[in-house]
Amino acid sequence: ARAQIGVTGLAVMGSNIARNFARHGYTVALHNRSIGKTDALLAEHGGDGDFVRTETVEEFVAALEKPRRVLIMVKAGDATDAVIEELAAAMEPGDIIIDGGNALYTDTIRREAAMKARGLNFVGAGISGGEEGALNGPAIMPGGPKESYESLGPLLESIAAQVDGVPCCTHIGPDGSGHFVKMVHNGIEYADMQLIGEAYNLFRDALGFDAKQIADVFTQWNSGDLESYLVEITAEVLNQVDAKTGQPLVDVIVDAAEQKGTGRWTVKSALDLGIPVTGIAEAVFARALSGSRTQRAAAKGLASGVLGEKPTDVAEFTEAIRQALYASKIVAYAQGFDQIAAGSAEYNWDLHPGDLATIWRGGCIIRARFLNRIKEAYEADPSLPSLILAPYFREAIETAIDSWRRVVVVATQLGIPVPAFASSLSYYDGLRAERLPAALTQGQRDFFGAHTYERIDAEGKYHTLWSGDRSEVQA
Ligand code: NBP
Repeated sequence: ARAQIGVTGLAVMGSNIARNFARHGYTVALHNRSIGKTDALLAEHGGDGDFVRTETVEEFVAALEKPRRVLIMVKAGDATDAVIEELAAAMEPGDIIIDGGNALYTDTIRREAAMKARGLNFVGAGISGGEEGALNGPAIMPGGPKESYESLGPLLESIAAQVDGVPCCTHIGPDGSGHFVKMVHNGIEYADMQLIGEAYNLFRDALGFDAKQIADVFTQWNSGDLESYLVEITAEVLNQVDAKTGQPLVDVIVDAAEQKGTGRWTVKSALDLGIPVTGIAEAVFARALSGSRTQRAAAKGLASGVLGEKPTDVAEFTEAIRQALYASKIVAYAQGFDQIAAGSAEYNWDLHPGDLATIWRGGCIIRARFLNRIKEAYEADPSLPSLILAPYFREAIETAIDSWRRVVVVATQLGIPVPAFASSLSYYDGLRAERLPAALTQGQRDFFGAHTYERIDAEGKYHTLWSGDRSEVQA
């Protein structure tokens, strides 16, 4: 037994991570359900480092030094359970099983408990960065028992992306916490992409820019506060010309967005936790609306009721869109971090938001200059009630607020959908409101369901005898 790490599941993600380990000097045992992928990896990239080819699970496990460390990179769901079961049967107490797939965190909680009962360490690790990240340095979010991180951490940290000499990998917390934060990361990614999409839509439909002009704006934005992987690739996608038609590629792609489910998971979890992640939810629903092709085709002739003219102050409006994007992005991240705090409290995970901002600075899809500001905000005050209240973000929104409102107003007047810009602004207005209409909601609830209400001027719960003499009683 000489391999320090084993990887099972050698599709695109698994094979790239195995190569990443090998390139960092580790001996890597390889396993895949069907031997074809193992042999293809060895044939094409065997030169990347020291690999051990294995065919059966028994051979695979026997190839590993103790405590054994096995990274599972198979399809999430039943396949993961099947592989865990096979491995667990062949492994010994103290060994470590890492699930690097996109597991639902509640599955990870269940699996960790089952493995613990058998003396095995189970680590649910969120891995972000796609194929390219897997090979050259992903962001890694490992949960599970703290002890297992002592043996596993150095390996994961060495293959992770590095920013300013800091690895984009840290122990997140117990059981499902790694997959939970990876899920919220993906939710934030949805919101970020939707906001960029709304900015693009405004350039196209309010300012009449073509794809190339919009690409130039995003390229320019990528050298400022908005610098990020998603803004960078937005410019690349917009610059791509379709070989077949000579048109910008974006103009020949069908405008129906698909999704694999992590955004939906984030919103479902947020609903259970009672956290308003409106930016993420709007992004998930906007994809769903785009995909409602039959309804959209039938709705094409509906009245637009456009009011007002398109903006003529192109430079100012461009800057206003940038401000609206930045402010809405702050809201989306603030909401995502609220969900993380709520998950942490619900499951007793003791998560550190500043650590997450630190490891998301590189490797992952939402990597951005902005995350340095989030890291600093949590360093200055680890118990910030909302990211929006950190001095830096508070000021950024103060600077952006007029532009943000103008963009939402202009979009609304022109009939251009901006669900995430508008709902982020409404969230902000709701958060800072002196008084919300929820008092009326409480009155209605008390009326039809005797659900009671609190008073602003006295302790306790009260009920009005709505169907009696309408006097108030203490509940
Ligand atoms: P896939 O998600 O396409 O899974 C393919 C792998 O699963 C193959 O190795 C396949 O073996 C194996 N597998 C299946 Br399917 N059923 C199995 C079973 N019952 N028993 C054993 N092995 C089984 O691969 P991927 O796109 O590389 O993703 C791997 C994991 O990483 C997934 O959980 C994914 O969600 C996650 N992830 C992906 C990305 C990304 O950008 N693609 C990013 C981050 C995380 P076979 O070769 O024998 O069919």
